[in-house]
Amino acid sequence: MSGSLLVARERGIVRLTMNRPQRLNALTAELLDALTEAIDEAARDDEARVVLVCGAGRAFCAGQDLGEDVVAPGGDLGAHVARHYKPLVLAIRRIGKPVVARVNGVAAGAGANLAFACDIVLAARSAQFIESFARIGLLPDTAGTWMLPRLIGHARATAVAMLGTPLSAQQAYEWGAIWRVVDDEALDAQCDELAAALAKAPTKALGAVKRALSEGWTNEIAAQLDLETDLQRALGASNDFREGVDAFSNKREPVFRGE
Ligand code: T3D
Repeated sequence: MSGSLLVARERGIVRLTMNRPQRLNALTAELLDALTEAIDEAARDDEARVVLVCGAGRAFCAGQDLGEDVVAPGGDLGAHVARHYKPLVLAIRRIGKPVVARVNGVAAGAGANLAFACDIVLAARSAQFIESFARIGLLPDTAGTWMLPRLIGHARATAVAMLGTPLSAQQAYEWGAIWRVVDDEALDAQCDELAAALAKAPTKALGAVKRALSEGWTNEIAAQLDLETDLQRALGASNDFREGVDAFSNKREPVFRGE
């Protein structure tokens, strides 16, 4: 746990809470590195079955902390992005476990794209996603230019990135950018329920789903069929597959251990 990131582990769920509520959880180098480290650690921890990314207070995350030295004239944004943002996005995309974003309020700039980089996004009805980069003379980083067109299509991604128009949670849902919108007061219960369900799921299969869907964005169909073959071969030898078939045959609920 660093000061700006709270880490809690319980029943297979690793809850990461960005904890700079007075700055709407704006991202400092310290917070970015702590997020990356915590996700890498969850990747190594067999007990960890799902990662939940949350923001403390009224916001999810307001993106890069605009008060940090790197933002001042003379700062090298490229070096900063390469050193602190790229590893975080790659950690989220590479961990073979589901990463869920609980978007309770505004998600702006890199904060919006941090959410979009996660596997499943659950948002409160009052939440907003703002690609605010153009408002300050930047382009959507944190893989925004890669994820956005894939999630919402090229035309919408272009307009959203150029205009910085806030997207309501409902609009983001209707455009297919996020999994679900729930009433604000239901967010915590729904998030806990989702995380608990994922923590009891066959983790290796979920990791395979994540990998195949991600690689499918760039694979030819033959390469994708080969990937599915390889992944299915490995899953077919897993204990969770045995358990799933046994539970089905015996008309009982399966108990998956992520093995
Ligand atoms: O390497 C690099 O640095 C490049 C990488 C760039 C990645 C990026 O993320 S660029 C985009 C950076 N983010 C933004 O441009 C968003 C800036 N924030 C806002 O536009 C607004 O704060 C919001 C729309 C997110 C929310 O508005 P509102 O009215 O609900 O809240 P507020 O009053 O603006 O903010 C509350 C406080 O948080 C306020 O501080 P104060 O006045 O109470 O002392 C505000 O300054 C602070 N805050 C909000 N966002 C940031 C921030 N402080 C630092 N950095 C922020 N990004």
